[in-house]
Amino acid sequence: MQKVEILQIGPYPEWDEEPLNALFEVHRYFGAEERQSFVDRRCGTVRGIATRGEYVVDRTLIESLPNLEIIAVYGVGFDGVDIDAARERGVRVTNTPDVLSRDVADLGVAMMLALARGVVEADDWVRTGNWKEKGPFPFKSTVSGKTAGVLGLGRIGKELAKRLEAFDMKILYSARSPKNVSPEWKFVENAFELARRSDVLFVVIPAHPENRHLVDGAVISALGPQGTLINISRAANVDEDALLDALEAGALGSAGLDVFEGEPDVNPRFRTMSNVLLHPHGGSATVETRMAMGQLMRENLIAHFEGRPLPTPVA
Ligand code: 8YV
Repeated sequence: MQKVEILQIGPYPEWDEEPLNALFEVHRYFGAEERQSFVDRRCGTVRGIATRGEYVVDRTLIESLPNLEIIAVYGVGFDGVDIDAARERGVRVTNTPDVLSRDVADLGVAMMLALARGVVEADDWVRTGNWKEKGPFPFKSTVSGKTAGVLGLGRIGKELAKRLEAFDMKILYSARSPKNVSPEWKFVENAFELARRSDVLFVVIPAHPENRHLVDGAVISALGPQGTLINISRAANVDEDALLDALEAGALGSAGLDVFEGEPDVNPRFRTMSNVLLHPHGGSATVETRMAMGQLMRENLIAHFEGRPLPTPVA
């Protein structure tokens, strides 16, 4: 039987490439020299797209595929896909929620602890011989008893709050409405108030257009010179210029960032700062979770082409 044709937007680990190629006739968009002409010449019979959270599937691409039925995202964030264009064409969209929530939450906690305790600089202190030459590493700060503000109490936000509670932190959260969660987790009306009342602010909201720069200069200032901002969601949710200015001026204490405007290009101003911890967009980047994401993405494609309900649809 003829295999269904799909367009693959970007590379996957080998363990995903193999089953994908066994199941489908795969056209590699990212390998093509001139992408639009490749699509126009070769992709008329493509029925599915396999993409990733950080890649763009825009209206032009969607409209150039007359037989497109489904876009399967490897990732929970689907902000790279033009959902309106997909809906207009009746194209289904799926993502890979849940399977990555715990790892992303773990990275948020790891960044908070690393910043609070100076884990990266302490390692350097030992390696460079400073310990012997200059003496003990400077004292850092405790997280126990401090207040964590969780901006966005979705699947990842809940995993994060559970973990932070285990560090004896007070939990505040902000979301569109109060959630049916532990009475110990207190709802706060907006991002500004959340930042004002928190020592560490975690950004875990989806990158919807209405969330663009939700964490703006005012929110960052409200967090203050002793405050820490951790962004494990999307760069667009934070005003990066305002963040850089605040970090440079000491108006914000520190930041842990997994995401950047224009990544993998990173604003060079970050590179010289000692009060930031930078991570290359890898909240879900463990072998176990990436395998689960690949599998769930394929399950969505297979279910669609077998006419079964989609396991994790978003549109
Ligand atoms: C991945 C992500 O980096 O889930 C998301 O939205 O951004 C990440 O899990 C990405 O999708 C993998 O390519």
